[in-house]
Amino acid sequence: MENRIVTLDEFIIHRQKEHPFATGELTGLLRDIGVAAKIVNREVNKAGLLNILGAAGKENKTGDSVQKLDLYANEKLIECLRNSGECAGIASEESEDFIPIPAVEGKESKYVVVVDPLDGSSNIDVNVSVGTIFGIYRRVSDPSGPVQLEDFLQKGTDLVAAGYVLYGTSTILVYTTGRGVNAFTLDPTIGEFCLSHQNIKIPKRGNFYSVNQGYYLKFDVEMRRYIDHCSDENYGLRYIGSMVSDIHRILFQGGIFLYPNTRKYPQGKLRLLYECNPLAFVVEQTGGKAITCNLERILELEPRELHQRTTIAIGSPEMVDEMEAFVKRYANVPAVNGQN
Ligand code: AHM
Ligand code: MG
Repeated sequence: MENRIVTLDEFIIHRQKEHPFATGELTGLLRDIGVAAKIVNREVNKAGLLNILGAAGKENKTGDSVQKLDLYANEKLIECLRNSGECAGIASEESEDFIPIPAVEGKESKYVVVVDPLDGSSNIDVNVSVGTIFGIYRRVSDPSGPVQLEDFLQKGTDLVAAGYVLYGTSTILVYTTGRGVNAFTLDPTIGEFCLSHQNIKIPKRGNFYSVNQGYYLKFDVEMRRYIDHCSDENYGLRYIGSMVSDIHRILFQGGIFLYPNTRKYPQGKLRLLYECNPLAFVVEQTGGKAITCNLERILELEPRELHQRTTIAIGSPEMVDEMEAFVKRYANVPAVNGQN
């Protein structure tokens, strides 16, 4: 595209024209997500001014405490997608079950959306970055009826599009439809997401690792050995407590993000559908890798339930390979005197 400001809407439409058989539905859906992101952004920005801060006093399906803004973001996303007619159903980290959306004016949609409306919500009341993560699948059930669970329990390799919005020092929307990754920064003066980073490529390695080091003693021996290695190599430790923010930094500066299994979360903490798959799709599209701590490719995991958790190691390809080598080397080393 020529050297001038390109808005998210223009970019999406331009891309659609490259597909002669496209119906415009996916285009519409991506634009709806852009609109929802602007609404959530407005609320995140004024969160300190309004009495919207603090926990709403409920727990979500997976037992984490829910902040008010989570509920707001969830509502707004559902509302935007419900009214547009481009989406047949939504599964959200904040809702126990998936939400079928009836056809609008007889228009049947062939897409469903998975979303983590506000990732890293414990950061909200201290003014630290949070994000929205989304994934889009083509539904597999009969489009003339309501969506089914099977429409959401698809592997990450079946994602049609995925991305995230980071509400940080500036607000940025990053997405892929499987043909590279582009980023759009919100220009608040015109209220538009403008193309700011084209065809992002992750550095092959970086100088940072990202893990909740506080859980070090709860990790398996191979993860502890790998973390020791990161420290030996003088990698800097960066951990924001919002996966979107950590991944965003890694996309541009290189590095690795880890959330291994702990005693509290034997399967890992992060959700396959709402967090790991969409971010793995984005990271792989930039040339990175995403695997579990058992060395399976995240995008090939078979989802069995909506709120399934997984372990994850994601980021620069050479660093994920290095972590893999540590797992292979230390995973089956027997404990010596009860220690390892
Ligand atoms: P959330 O979606 O409930 O906010 O939780 C997800 C977040 C990730 O963004 C972050 O990396 C991780 O949970 C932090 O967990 P912990 O505090 O256990 O390190
Ligand atoms: Mg989350």
